[in-house]
Amino acid sequence: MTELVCGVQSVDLNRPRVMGILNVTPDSFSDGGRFISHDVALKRALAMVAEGADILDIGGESTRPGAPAVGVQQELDRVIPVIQSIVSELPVPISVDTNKAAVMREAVAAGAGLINDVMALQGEGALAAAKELNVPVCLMHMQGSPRTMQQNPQYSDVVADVKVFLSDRIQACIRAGIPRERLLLDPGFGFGKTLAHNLILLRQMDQLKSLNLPLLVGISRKSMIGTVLDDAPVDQRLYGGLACAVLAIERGAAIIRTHDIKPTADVIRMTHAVMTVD
Ligand code: 7PM
Repeated sequence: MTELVCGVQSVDLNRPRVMGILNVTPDSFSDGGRFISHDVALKRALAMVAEGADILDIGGESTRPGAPAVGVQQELDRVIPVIQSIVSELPVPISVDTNKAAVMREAVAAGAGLINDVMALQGEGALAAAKELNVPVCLMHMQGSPRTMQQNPQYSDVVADVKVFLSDRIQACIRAGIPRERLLLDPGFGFGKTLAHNLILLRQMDQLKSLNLPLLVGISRKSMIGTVLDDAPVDQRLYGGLACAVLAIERGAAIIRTHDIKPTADVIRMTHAVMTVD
């Protein structure tokens, strides 16, 4: 029995769940910047929940390789009004994709129930903010920073290195007073990894299960799919992403973070049915 308590809402993790991506960045690579208006964002959120999203992930800072950093105020302006409008309309937990302590605070005050931090709470004040806010936190692995991470990623053993990093961050959280029960882990596909690193990490992802925390996986539309499929553009990566979702679920993923809700929800239900039949 694993119940993820996200403030007033909660998510039953006894079967894999869908985290729907709602980008509010004007330059978001796979939405073409269509989700800047709050009204449009709310309509998209409603549609995602109707299609089967269990959690909505809202991010205002583009973490694409080479992306410029976004200021705190700009990120707040993008994210907070969207969280406020969705919270009042929808009964699903909202995750905020941020590495800034100030954004974590304002987002949770506005109703967010989960912190999704690609910097695994290594930013200034992030550990303290997450402790005080009392919501679950997803700790993601990244090598380097978004600006430089794809320049020359290197590992002695990518799975072992990711595992050591995540284990160290779990310890840092516990030392800071964040209970284990509030943590999720993410290997960080595409964040400071070559194609081979990403593929090995997916194949061996079951090795992260021994950390004994729910695993979140985000591969949706990423370049590892495009590269394998002869440089398929972002809008041609759905089936490749679904293959990765099946493999991730079979290896123990608890949450699949995706742009493509209905296809991913079906894949989860089908894979889970096969895995759990008596
Ligand atoms: C441009 C390039 C925009 C890449 C957005 C991205 C993850 C995440 C992202 C992930 C967790 C994307 C990424 N990826 N959070 N945030 N795990 N926990 O493809 O893999 O969405 S941003």
